[in-house]
Amino acid sequence: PSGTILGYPRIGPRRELKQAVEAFWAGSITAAELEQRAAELRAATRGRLAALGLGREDAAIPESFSFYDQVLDAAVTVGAVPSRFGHLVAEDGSLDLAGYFTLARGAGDNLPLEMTKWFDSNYHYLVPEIGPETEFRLAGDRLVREFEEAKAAGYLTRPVIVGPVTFLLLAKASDEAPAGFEPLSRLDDLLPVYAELLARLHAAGATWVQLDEPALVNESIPVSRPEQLTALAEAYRVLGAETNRPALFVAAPYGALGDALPVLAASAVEAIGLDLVRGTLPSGLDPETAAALATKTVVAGVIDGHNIWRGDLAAALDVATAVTALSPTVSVSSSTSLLHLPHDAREETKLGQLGNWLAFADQKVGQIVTVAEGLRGGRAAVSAELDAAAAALAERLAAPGVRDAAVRERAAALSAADYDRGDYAERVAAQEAAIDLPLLPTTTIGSFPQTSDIRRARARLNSGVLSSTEYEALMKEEIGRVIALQEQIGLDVLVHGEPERNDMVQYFAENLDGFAVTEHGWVQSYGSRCTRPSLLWGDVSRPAPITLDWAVYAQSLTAKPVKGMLTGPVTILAWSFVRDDQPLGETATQLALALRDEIAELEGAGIGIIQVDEPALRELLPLKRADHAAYLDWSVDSFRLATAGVRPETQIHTHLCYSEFGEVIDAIGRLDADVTSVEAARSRMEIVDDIASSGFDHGIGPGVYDIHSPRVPGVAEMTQLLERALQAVPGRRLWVNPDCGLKTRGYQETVESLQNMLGATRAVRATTH
Ligand code: THG
Ligand code: ZN
Repeated sequence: PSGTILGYPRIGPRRELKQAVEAFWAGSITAAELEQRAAELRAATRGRLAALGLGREDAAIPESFSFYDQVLDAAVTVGAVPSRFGHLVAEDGSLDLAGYFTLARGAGDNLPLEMTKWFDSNYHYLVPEIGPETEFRLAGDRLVREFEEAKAAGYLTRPVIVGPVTFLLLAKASDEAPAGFEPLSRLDDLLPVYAELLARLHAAGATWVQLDEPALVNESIPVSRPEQLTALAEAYRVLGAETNRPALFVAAPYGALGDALPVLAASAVEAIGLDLVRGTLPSGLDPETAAALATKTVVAGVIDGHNIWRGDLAAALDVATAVTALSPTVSVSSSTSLLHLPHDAREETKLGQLGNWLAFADQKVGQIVTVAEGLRGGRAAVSAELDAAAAALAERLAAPGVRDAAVRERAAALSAADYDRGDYAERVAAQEAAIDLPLLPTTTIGSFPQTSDIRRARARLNSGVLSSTEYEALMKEEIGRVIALQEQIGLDVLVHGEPERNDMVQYFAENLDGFAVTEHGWVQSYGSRCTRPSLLWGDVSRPAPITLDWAVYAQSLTAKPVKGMLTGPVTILAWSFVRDDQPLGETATQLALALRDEIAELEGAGIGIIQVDEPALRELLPLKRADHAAYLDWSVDSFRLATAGVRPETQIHTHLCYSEFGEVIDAIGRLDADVTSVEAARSRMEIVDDIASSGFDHGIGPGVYDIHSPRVPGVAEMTQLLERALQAVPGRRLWVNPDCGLKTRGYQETVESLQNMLGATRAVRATTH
């Protein structure tokens, strides 16, 4: 028995990949230099993983690098390039690096591939577009070259690729596809390409390949389960029957395989990976499945790839030991790729005692090696490591601040009235009287571009070069500029632009008790973009007002309403590493109470519109349907608890960063926000129909342009989108805004886009009554 991981962070301990990729985009390094830096990073990763105890020569080290995204990699490997990017494809079907990034980032009028959340993680992948016209062929050999690169350096690694079933289940129909087209219908055409890739890897000397099939654990995939299982059986029948191939390891992270396990067990694959953190040990297997499974390697995902806690190592060893009842051949692994974790907790030197409770990617690898040793040599062989982990866990659970009596008493005393704002119609009347707004009010989501000057000022504050007074003065200057700019553009509801916030979650974490923040704990969010999730370790309370002074200052500069801007409890939870010693709902209540106090103070200071962003409401939705209702209850309750203390004339806004509401659409209604802004431009306003048909009858701001790309949308384009929205939503409930915050954009494109947005609004106002 040995240890492995399903994947490792690609960004680099100091975000080396981000820097290299962005330098390439900026034209300051060549493709060859980017390749060189990526190769150095891969080499460092292999060296690190071997030093941490993964085998150099037994395919224990995954080859899981990507320049941008592993789903995009699979798409370009099999030649699935949407026709609008056809001109980028070479004769042999391949794309160069610039072309690859163009699919991810778009160019001119060619929109990039859509981006969406990867299972229940905070990673985002690019959605492949598949139609009857997609010509599958082995168009990329990067995976083979990376294996060869490793081999030349003395490592026999295990190439990782998204499996064919998951690839098609995550894909959407291409623009050319007829209505009702299902990407999965192309499975038979796709499999020969995977077979060819396997043959190439085999010829290069690969002994194992990892095919990730997490779509099988997700109940939200719109293809029927029987069709999914038939496809799974077919895929691994075909690939299994190939003779020139490495051994196949099918990994199913992010949940339990359920009825897909018998299908995989009956196939010819040599290893099956089970997520034993989110899922549980399979039990009650039918005799054929049990017998078949016993002939395979079971890769036991017992170490949590999602959270940063050192946790209960002895319990992980117990689970791994229990897995030996399924098969004599067990490999110890992470439950998911370690992509979701920062590199190394030892880099965090300012966390004190908390540092001892943590395990980032490198520490998780160490834990896996320990559990594997324990499985091989017995518990006694690793008792020192198990005892140290147990001591750290005990220390954490008993540490001051983990349980705060005042916080707990307040939560226990809540009653139904604390969650209820009262009649919506009465609120509308009160708000119309209190806030002077035109038809189709225009606003932005909250943040304005974070210029390098702003970032530099924050860096100088953190390094002590600037005093906090000097820093505050600079931020106030910035707020003044942002307010003046919005008045010039003609926006109706202004924002202060959030220059003082490094991140919409970290900023609150830094100002609330119960949180810690890291120095180097970066995690890839999408492409080159990273976040540094905060560590929520104790009971949450608010020692002092957080946003009040900034909001009041901004409002003092203008007669137009300035929105107070807060991040909601669910989003703060979703984008932090959360404590695992109490239900999330309890932590959400604590956060909601802290925000409720902040909102009361904003209202008291004359801020009449307060936005509480919950972009992550849908992100935290459990993958299993059975868990949805309970999640939606506590998440909606936490928003209501945070916002229900205000007067009827105070207008509560919220913002959700996505357009596929599906299972959460009723919950969005239950939030009872007066105005909700959502993403809509990339899906061409289709969302407004769903909203209208769900019975949602509050204010709605479907984004009229996509802020994820630097492209400036024209007036005509946005006019059309607004007219489209007006077919489903009455004018008096429609707001006009971009899809999301403007933080990652530059000023020039922001100003042009907002000017055009106002142009479109004026055009539509002129024809609407
Ligand atoms: N904050 C946090 N988590 C998030 C988001 C966020 N998760 C989901 C979603 N937003 C992801 N989107 C982004 C968008 C932009 C960036 C990261 C994630 C980004 N990051 C900067 C970068 O990588 O250059 C670093 C930001 C910084 O310097 O603090 O731009 O908004 N917590
Ligand atoms: Zn958003």
